[in-house]
Amino acid sequence: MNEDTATRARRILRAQRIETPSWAYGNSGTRFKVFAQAGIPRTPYEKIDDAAKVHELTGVAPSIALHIPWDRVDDFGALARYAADRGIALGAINPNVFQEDDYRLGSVCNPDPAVRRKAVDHLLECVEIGRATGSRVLSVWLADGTNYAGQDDIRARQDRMGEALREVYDRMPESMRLLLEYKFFEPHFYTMDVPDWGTSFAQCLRLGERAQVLVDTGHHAPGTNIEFLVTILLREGRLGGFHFNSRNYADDDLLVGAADPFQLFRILHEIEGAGALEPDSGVEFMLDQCHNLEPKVPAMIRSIMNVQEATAKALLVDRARLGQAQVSGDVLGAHAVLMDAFSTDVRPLLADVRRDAGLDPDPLAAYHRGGYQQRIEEERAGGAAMGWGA
Ligand code: PSV
Ligand code: MN
Repeated sequence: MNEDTATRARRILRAQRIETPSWAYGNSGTRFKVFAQAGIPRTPYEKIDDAAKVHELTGVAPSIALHIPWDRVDDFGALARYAADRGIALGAINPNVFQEDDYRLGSVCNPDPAVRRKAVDHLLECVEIGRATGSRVLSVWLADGTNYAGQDDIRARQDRMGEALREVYDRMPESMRLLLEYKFFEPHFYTMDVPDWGTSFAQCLRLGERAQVLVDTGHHAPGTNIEFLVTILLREGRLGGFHFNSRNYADDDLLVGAADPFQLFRILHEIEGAGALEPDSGVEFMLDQCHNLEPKVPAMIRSIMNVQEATAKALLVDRARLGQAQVSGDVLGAHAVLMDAFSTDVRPLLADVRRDAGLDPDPLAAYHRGGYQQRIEEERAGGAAMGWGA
């Protein structure tokens, strides 16, 4: 017998996994100002404590992504054990080849072979860190690009990137995937070397099956139909995962689902259509946000709830009715089926799913009641708060 919609929705919602980013627990800001907050982690270990608290309350955030060197420690095996003791795992390893003077003209695309070597060596080091932490994802974002027409040879830069990524890919253990993230502009303004999913896809195709595209929802030009490109990547088996966040203008890194919950629902609807909400689909749900004004841990909880709500709505779409309306050319009827699901208040369903899992039905209220925020504000009073670039 087929699993009915409600049973399936509960199962998938319970099994969903959303990875939180270590850097979102640190201080962050814009290029104008980083506002310091109280209770900010001073070490990668304290970031893990915060991520573990988020998982404890939501039940669906069992891993934390690391950014190297921001989260560099002497012993990554020990860091992984520390995380495991707190009920979470170390997730994607994010190399950083964008914050050193050497990278002014790029990292793996740099015209200088010595800089390219340095960048590749860092990526290889991250592969080894991933081996030590048991991470299965290497998330590569390259800030490479040019500012002026003629500044460098566009094609040669693609060739240099291909060569560098080949070396990295060949070093990865079988269990690891390389997810190549794209971004349409910034920090460069004439060309970015991986500006869009097509470029990432082309590089991934040359590398092999364990190279896939990473879609950061904030990295598109206004008006881009993200669910369309997500569908194409799913169809080709090359959607590695997401960096979820919201944008109003550019790479705003706001709470996922805050600016446009309907877009998030549409994306999740396509993921569900491809069967990729199943736990073993290989599509990674990761958050990549900066909480510049709002407190970090509750912001993360809120973001996870936003993803859960969009997921629940996508799971409630009456696909049989939708299919009938589509094949009979009933444009408004088909659209109405989607809107019915989107308009459903799924908060009671999610509260129920949490209760079934032994969690508080309202994780945010539980956080505010629990006293964790006061405790970290007191305990982390001394020392240097971690932050963007720290
Ligand atoms: C770049 O804007 C990005 O989205 C990449 O994922 C980075 O690793 C991350 O932000 C953190 O700066
Ligand atoms: Mn990102």
